[in-house]
Amino acid sequence: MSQGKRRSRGGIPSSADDVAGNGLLNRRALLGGGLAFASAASAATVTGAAAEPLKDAPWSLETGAVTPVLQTPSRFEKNVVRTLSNPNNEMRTSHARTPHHLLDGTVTPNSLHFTINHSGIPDIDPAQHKLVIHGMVKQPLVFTLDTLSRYPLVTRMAFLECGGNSGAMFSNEPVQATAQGLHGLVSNAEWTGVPLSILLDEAGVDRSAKWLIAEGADSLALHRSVPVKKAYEDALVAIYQNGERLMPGNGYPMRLLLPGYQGNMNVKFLRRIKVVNEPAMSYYEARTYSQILPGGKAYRFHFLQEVKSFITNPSFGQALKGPGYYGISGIAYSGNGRIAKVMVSADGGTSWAEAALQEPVLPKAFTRFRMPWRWDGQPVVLQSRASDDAGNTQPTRAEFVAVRGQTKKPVASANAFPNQHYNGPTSWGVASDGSIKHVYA
Ligand SMILES: Nc1nc2c(c(=O)[nH]1)N[C@H]1C(S)=C(S)[C@@H](COP(=O)(O)O)O[C@H]1N2
Ligand SMILES: [Mo]
Repeated sequence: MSQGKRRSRGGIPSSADDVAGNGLLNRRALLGGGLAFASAASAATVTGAAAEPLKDAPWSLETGAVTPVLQTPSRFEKNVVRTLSNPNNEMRTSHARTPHHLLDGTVTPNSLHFTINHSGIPDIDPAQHKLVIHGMVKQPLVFTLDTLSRYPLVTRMAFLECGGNSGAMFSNEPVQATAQGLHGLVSNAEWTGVPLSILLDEAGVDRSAKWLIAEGADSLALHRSVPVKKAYEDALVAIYQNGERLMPGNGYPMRLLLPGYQGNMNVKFLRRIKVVNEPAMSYYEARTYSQILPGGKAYRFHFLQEVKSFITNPSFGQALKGPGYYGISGIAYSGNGRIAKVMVSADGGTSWAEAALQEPVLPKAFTRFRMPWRWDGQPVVLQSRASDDAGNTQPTRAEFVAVRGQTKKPVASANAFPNQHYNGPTSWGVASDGSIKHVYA
């Protein structure tokens, strides 16, 4: 770990040791705390030893509201919503993005899980819906939600990311947008469902079969080819999301879950799995999700969502209120497995310090990282860089652009999808007035 150039701290208390440039502190400070660190870190307003007694606010003087059957967040959290690309439900794709800059922890609440629906959200009656497994099998099978629910269920955390997430990061100039705008097409949930392997074994898959074609019950019957190998590794037919039935937008009443694989393959409203020996070359695999390389060639079947991270706090859309202690925090994940390490830089990548990883660190799921930081009020550039336990590390932006390219002209907005599978860094430039911009470093 290199020591970055230190600057004078301008009278800010510094009892914990800096471990990298521009005030990054040792992550161990987060574990023990300790008096010295607590006083350096305090963000509370100091009122002196004899703090005024609290006065009763109006809400402390009367009985509260009726308890509703279904809870919704406080009315003061009205801005914590998804952003919509197609609010009037025109005949095109609808994206709803997760507000990462307003959330913490690792679980995306169901109401805020991102959704992409290419032909709207079907109104499926779970009593009528059927899932068929057929093709190269000994006995074709039909399942209802009821019969599926009687199989052995398993529960796991998994992130789900659209291959087009972070598309605006291909812009040759940084698009000024929040972490929601730039990276809102990834979310993380606890999914419960039936291992697809159990259903395939019951149907008796022909040993020579290499592919499955999974198809949805929405009007475009979205379908994708999935290697049989992946189906046996860790695929689920998911029927619960964070403990409750799937949200309509997330595939109610059942969906394919392929942990770590491109979002589009996670077919929602799942109604058919056909076992075959050749891929379907469907619209989404042959056209949309074949990433074009600078030389004009394309990746074919690039399914994996690779190791990635971004800082959510502080980030664009927020402003720092003067020098002092801040907790830097963000999200890291890898379609390959567990996050092994996240490094954070406050000087645009010159020096790095290792962030604390919030336990439990689960495979193919969000890991929350945290880094204590003392800001001296000077301009800084914050960024994170994650590594997974398969030995992969996020490329630098220069490394990424060398292989995958970038646009010749700046893209107009965070809704742009010039290309797929960006997994380079995101850099936030903090100005001395505390304002935050998206920068390339
Ligand atoms: N049947 C069906 N499945 C679908 C889609 C769809 O429009 N219809 N959208 C796909 C896309 S592009 C993505 S990125 C993921 C998003 O899953 P989510 O909406 O649950 O977040 O679902 C995929 N599965
Ligand atoms: Mo997607």
